[in-house]
Amino acid sequence: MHWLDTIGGDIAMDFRANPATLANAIPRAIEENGSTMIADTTAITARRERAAEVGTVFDAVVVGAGFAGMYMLHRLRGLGFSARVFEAGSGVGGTWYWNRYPGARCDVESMQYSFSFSEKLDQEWNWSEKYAPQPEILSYANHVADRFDLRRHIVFDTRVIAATFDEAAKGWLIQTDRGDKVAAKFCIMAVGCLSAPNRPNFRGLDDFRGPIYHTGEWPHQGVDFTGLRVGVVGTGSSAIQSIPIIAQQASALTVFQRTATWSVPAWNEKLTPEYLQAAKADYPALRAKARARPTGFYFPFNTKPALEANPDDREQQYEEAWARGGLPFLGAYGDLLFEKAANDTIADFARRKIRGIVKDPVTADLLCPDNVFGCKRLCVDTGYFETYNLPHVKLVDISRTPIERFTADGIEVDGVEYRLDAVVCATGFAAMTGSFDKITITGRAGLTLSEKWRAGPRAYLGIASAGFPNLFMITGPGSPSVLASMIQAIEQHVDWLADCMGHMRDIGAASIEPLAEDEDAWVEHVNEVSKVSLRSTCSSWYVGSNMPGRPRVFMPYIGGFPIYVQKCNEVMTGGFSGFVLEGAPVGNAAPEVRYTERWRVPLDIDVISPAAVAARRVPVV
Ligand code: N01
Repeated sequence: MHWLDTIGGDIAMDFRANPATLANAIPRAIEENGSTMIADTTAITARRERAAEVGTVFDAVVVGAGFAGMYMLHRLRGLGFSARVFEAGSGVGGTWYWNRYPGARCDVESMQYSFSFSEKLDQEWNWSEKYAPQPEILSYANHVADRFDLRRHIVFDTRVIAATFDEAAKGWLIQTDRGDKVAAKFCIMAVGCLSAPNRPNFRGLDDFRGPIYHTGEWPHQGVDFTGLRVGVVGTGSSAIQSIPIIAQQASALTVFQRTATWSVPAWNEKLTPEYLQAAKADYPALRAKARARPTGFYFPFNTKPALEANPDDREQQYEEAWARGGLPFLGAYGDLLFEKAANDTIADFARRKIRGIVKDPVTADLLCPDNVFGCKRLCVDTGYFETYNLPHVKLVDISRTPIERFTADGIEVDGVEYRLDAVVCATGFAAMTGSFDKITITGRAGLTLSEKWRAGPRAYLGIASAGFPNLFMITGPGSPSVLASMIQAIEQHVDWLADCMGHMRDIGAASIEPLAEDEDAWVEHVNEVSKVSLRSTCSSWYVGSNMPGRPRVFMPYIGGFPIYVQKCNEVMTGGFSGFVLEGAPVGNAAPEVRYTERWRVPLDIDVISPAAVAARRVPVV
């Protein structure tokens, strides 16, 4: 296939009809490997002209100053690129800036939920708890911003509202809600996977006299629920973390549950100086072990199948895993997310735990999920189920009879009004694609990304999308993202992108864009691999079905972090195979690898995991 066939629109048509157009328009047109390539010099001239029009031109604009945007800025500056980050919030931290609800904390251990690119940073920072609370993670983000002097290139309180591809300049025109218009060669979306709050349009919302909060947009000054009758809608991770704390303040707490949730105790604890010292002494080894794991973070993993264990041993194994707590509970056996019969054994164990904690049998029954254990994102709690033993806490089942409406004084379900002073919507997010939809991103031939993704997101490696040259996504759909430890997933993408952009500069490439056929094959692969896992079998935000009207597509890549990284490395070594590099005199040449080297880790294939299972059953394309 000729590369022109991979792009749509007038320009491709024009070039095909009249090749002279191309030669006239481009001072340095080079024929190589059957491809016509456009030198970056023309694009640079066009970008300079655009700079005169719009005011400022950068090598790269980054959207968002969460962990992804911060690290991207650091790498861009390290390469000598000019860059600007636009951030809607007043500070850095992204998800940890916005999600300030009571009890918010990370459920990946803090020693691993942090940047790994700087050994000095690893050694300097001291986490106080096994699972860091939101204020501490935000302090860490601020520390990183100060330590690496990031703020001077971040524009806060400014939301990007549009990004438009400029064909002549091979770059992007970016507009903000404050009237800025800037041009850049690269536009990098560091917009977060869970950053567009889902606010269900319940009937009568405006009638309610009290305040309505969303966990993902929590007031900075905090909320005091003392003495109030509070309603919480939703029982996902945010609800499970906040409910026990809200219950300590509220005079009455009513939880509206549509789907019961699996949750495992965190057994959070303070980290002692001795623990920190020992962990830091071996930090590089811990980081390396984490990179080799399907989830991008390390925890003990029993590779044996649950179904081969005798029932007594299995019970013992689950007890020990429950006593360790947290997400590693799913590592009790290797087949739990692949064999329904195996999953039934852990689900049965967890249901017995819930019934053992919750005293009222009717409430306990309602709290026992009937879906696959760990199908939706597993929750990790501190005292969640115990909270329902408190006399002022009530659970309302809305699985069969949804919330009818909000009234002036509360919420009505099945003809019953629950009187409330305040409501907390812990209703989650338009996951993976919602943050992209908030920006009008217009690529070649006027096609917007939202239009292209109407039937589900399409991105090569979750990094870039055909028709949108020089537009990159950090942890976009089709990459491990939310199924890996987010900061490791972010770092791997940023390092890859930094090497990619450095290479483009080295060889004078004007633009990079996935080939449609490689993108299609990757999207198909992401879809095929998801079918290997039981996680594809239930409704969840992984498949977009937490909100009405969204297409049902399994969005993150479930083949495991190391296998994905291996694929990215191969693409890079192959001179960005699957991508078209316009203007590169040497075509798809192998790049100089500056940052990606640390991600070349051997596969821990013994760990039976999505990675291993998928690798055996579904060859990576
Ligand atoms: O959101 P969710 P979340 N009427 O989508 C319910 C990460 N996170 O903010 O299950 C009534 O999980 C919905 O019901 P159902 C983590 O990855 C991480 O809690 O769709 N109910 C569900 O119960 C997590 O998975 C941490 O039937 C409605 C709830 O609202 C992700 O963020 C902490 C409804 C939403 O649960 C999202 O978690 C917190 C409606 N119309 C979050 N619409 C860490 O510790 C939705 N619901 C790292």
